[in-house]
Amino acid sequence: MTTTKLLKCALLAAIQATVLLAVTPARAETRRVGLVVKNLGNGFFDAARDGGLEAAKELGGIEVIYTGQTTPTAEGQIEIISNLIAQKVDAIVISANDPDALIPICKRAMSRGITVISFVSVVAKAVRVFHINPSNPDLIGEKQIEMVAKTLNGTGEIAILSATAQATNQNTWIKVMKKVLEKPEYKNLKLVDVVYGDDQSDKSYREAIGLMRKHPNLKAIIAPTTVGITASAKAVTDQKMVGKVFVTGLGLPSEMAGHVHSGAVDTFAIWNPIDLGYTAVYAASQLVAKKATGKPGSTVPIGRMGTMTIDANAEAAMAKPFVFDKSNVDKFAKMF
Ligand code: RAM
Repeated sequence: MTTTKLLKCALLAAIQATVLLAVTPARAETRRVGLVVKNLGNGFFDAARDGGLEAAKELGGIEVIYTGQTTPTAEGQIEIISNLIAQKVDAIVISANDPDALIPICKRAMSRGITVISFVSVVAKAVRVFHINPSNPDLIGEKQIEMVAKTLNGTGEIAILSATAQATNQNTWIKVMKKVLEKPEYKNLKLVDVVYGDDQSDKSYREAIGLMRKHPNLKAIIAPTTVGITASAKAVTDQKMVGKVFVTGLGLPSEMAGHVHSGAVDTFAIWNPIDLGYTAVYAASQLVAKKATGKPGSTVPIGRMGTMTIDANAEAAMAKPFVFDKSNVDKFAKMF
């Protein structure tokens, strides 16, 4: 081979390495798992990817294709899944931007023998083997009301700044939050608005400012999204509203630590996204290797996380959401 050819090969290999996060050298028996996230550039999913790569490394013979678009839309995911089908991947692990719009494309994937599971944000039951909830949806919803009630001593106007209007995970949590607010102990908390920042920093930031302008008596913003909570805390800080409007919800300690110390955020919660990505890729690999069926009532081995039991609705839940505040945020900020 000439030097130019060698250089070309090296360059091509480098380009491919940025697209495919190959954990093991491509061999005939390597199984490929497409990890399709709501959107790229989202710290939560980047952490989940790291967990997925860890599982692949541990199992060996698994290649993770981490993919998504910058904006979280169902259309983008349809295109991505279509590409993965063309690449003949063995499994698709998806965090869906819409439960129903993805039915036909996931059906097509399944008809080609591709194993489909969802994590965090569900796809319709008919087109997945199972769904992995990061935690029990009721616990996630309840926790966010508990946190805001504690910070506000149970009184004041609150608003929710969510991700996209179609996001199944956020919509489920919002439904729970509204139900929990009906409890007598929360009678002095008044939900005045629900807005959508689409998991885009700039739109979330603008929506947070809009909330403060529209509701001068607003006391707290609950953002059940890592993108929304960071943007809201920044908006509160920039508008010099720290101490007047509190932000809570679901965030990453690494992104929230500064806001906790500034006082814009009193408490927030999340589960470990690394463990979640690890579990999702591990579980999908077990299905592909036929070491688990994933049927309701069965268990799936998930490596260092133990085993996961699939319930009658083809879902499984991981740990309780964990609460962070000034006392522990710095320790976890080093991890995710
Ligand atoms: C965002 C996404 C994701 C959600 C987390 C909490 O990154 O919307 O789906 O689970 O926040």
